[in-house]
Amino acid sequence: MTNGKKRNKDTSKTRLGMNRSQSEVEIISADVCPFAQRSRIVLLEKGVDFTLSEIDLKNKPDWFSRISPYSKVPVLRHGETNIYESAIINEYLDEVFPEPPLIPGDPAGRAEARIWIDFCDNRFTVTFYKLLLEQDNDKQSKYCERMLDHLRFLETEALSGSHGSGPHWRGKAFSLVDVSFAPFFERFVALEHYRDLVIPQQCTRLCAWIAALAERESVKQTAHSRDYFIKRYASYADGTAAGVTASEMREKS
Ligand SMILES: N[C@@H](CCC(=O)N[C@@H](CS)C(=O)NCC(=O)O)C(=O)O
Repeated sequence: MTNGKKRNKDTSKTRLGMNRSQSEVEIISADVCPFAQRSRIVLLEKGVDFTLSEIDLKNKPDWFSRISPYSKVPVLRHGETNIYESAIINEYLDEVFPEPPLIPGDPAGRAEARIWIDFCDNRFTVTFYKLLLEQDNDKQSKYCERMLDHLRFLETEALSGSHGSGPHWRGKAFSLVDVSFAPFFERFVALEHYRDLVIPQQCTRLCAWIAALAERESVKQTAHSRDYFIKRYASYADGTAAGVTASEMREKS
């Protein structure tokens, strides 16, 4: 497999025997980043041969600001095209590498998928970060309640109804909705460890979804241990994290 093979940016080589459009795919990532993990999962699901270039977010290389206006990973480089924002990267990948499709083909299904991706990005992940960053006990309780509401909303709205019996958001089919949530469910161990928040067992469909996502090969290939996340999120939990993401999340309501 060359999928996701790491290389040093300065030692890139032209690889032979590959479909042109595939050989030009590079994902600029950081190992800890859930958003970059999403795009890596999509590339693995699609079987695209790509180069994984990891950067240190505490010491970003000079060239990074030229391709990442928000100073964040992931960035996808595909030939001459640079794309940032994981949800947009993922839809781009789904269009350029259509098999297997990761978003429904009909407009209503696509809209529904985008509603849940938007919920993940603008509500779920924001609460995740705010709860981890918050140092005030009362506000932590408020964000804990908010996260529990999100989990119950997923249980009753996202995972019920027309999609059948799981295990994924769209039944048997794995989709960009699954991709969006998977890295954050994996990182829930940080909320459990630092904020005593556990996924309610009564949310049976949600628990089954989380278990199925953890077993997915593309998720496993990009996964880390519980200890890894506990260490890597310590600076969020003690409020000292000073990166762009931490600062932006503190500002959000
Ligand atoms: N909305 C962005 C979020 C990306 C993001 O926040 N990436 C983080 C790492 S997880 C980052 O690069 N932060 C830069 C920093 O903290 O300095 C996306 O979906 O791609």
